[in-house]
Amino acid sequence: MKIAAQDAELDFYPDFIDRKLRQVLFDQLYASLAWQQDEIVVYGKSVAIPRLQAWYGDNQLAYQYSGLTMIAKPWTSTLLTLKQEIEQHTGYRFNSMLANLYRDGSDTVGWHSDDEPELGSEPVIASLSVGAEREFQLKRRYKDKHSKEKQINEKISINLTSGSLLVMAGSTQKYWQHCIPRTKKPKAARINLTFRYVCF
Ligand SMILES: O=C(O)CCC(=O)C(=O)O
Ligand SMILES: [Mn+2]
Repeated sequence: MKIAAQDAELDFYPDFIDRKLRQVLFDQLYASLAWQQDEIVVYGKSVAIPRLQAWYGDNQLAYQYSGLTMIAKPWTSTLLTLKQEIEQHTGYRFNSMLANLYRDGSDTVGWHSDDEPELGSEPVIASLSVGAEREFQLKRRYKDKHSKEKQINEKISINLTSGSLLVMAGSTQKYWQHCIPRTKKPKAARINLTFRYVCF
């Protein structure tokens, strides 16, 4: 299903993972991925990021993320199977995956675009969710932050339900930012796998 947005290419598949397999997959990923608590440096201070992460990929790819360098762990068989299913379904290729574990509603990812140079000019990100449903927001970036003339204030909200796949492609990262806002609603844990293609 296409989600209409100007200057973005968004495809959403709510039932990508079979209903009966969602909990099994969540439990498996929760128990088996190499979750770590990463820190970033903000104004010279180390700060724990508000979620756990794990990075997997082809032959020890290095990836820079907010000043962190992460070395990819080799694919597990579950991850490799998921990657192949997503590749067949979308027609895109991926060589790495950043996993996020949101332990509860206070875990979050702030506004950002996945526009690091090593992701190329039109990054394709396939984002698979299992576990608790969380809101995913997108908002347009200003074309020129010094200009008073702001872009149309467009915001999109997508409920990333368990078993869903969201694909962001084309100029999405160039013109839009996204986030998973913190919520006070009671939330169980959620795992999100973001498959990517890192170029050298
Ligand atoms: O958890 C999500 O759905 C988004 C994660 C994300 O934006 C990222 O890892 O870059
Ligand atoms: Mn992102």
